[in-house]
Amino acid sequence: MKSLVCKGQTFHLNCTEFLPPLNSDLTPFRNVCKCLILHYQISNHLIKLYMLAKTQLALSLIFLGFYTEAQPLNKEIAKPAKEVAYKLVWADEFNTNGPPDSENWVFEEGFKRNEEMQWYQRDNAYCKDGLLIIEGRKEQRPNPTYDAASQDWGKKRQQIAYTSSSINTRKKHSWQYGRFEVRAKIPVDNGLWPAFWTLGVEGQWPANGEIDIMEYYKGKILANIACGTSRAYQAEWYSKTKDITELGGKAWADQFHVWRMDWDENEIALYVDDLVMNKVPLSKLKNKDSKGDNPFMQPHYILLNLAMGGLNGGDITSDTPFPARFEVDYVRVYQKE
Ligand SMILES: [Ca+2]
Repeated sequence: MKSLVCKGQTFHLNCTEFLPPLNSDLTPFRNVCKCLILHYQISNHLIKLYMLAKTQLALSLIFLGFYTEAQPLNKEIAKPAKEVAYKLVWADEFNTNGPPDSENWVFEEGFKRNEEMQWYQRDNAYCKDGLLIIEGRKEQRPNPTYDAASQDWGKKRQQIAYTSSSINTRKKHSWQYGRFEVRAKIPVDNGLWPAFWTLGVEGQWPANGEIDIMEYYKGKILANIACGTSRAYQAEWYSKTKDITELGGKAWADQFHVWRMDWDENEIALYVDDLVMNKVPLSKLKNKDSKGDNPFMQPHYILLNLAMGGLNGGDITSDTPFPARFEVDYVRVYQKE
């Protein structure tokens, strides 16, 4: 809050960045503009000046418009609610065309989990025009790990039928607590299963802790948190879902959206476009095993992938378009100042 005196009047100024609420007059600007609120106090009124600005050439802001709102001042609104200040500690904006930055990301390769249809490979993730694109492709070739005698679901497959990419920051970047954000456009056709998620650096899944900040399959977005139980490989899930028809269906999915996690020593909160999807206190998230560690009191690394089919993704159908693209504008991590 800054104060300045002009013609004998004291002005109290406070400028904050915000995302316009859904279903407001400003909703159309959510994804194209910076939106700033300048609060200022004149005599006994608090004025809120909403400004829409667009970043141009990295430095200058072009103001596209504004409107003001005046409220009679009382003690409660004289001081805007104290907001937690975050600083950016890491980001990938995907601004360099070519493969994802190897300083940040490692690839998973092959058939990995959940009996998913895709073979993960490097070729399907690339940066272009400021976006990371993870491409699901229909692509048939022999499975190099094929073993007719194996009981392993991946080795039993004679052919690879689909390919995709899965990248993560394991052993490169991890963070304990903070605000994790992705701005992305997700494919929602049959059988597709895009995700932005985290895993704890220590421990065997699920005792290492999993947070699904964005996950989509079979018509729903999911916001999940999982910790361990007394049985190996069995998770305790705290899961919330929302049918995308409630959000606007395919038209909604054709736009970019921001998925966010706010995680501190008290709580994990998951949002899509500022809409709360799931909130769980850390006190509930201890592993229910003999050690009883809390896997959310350790650093987590980030994963981004586009899976297909498998145990959850649903069936790929003849109208599922290929290549299917999961487009990511940025991944940003902020921590409290
Ligand atoms: Ca970008």
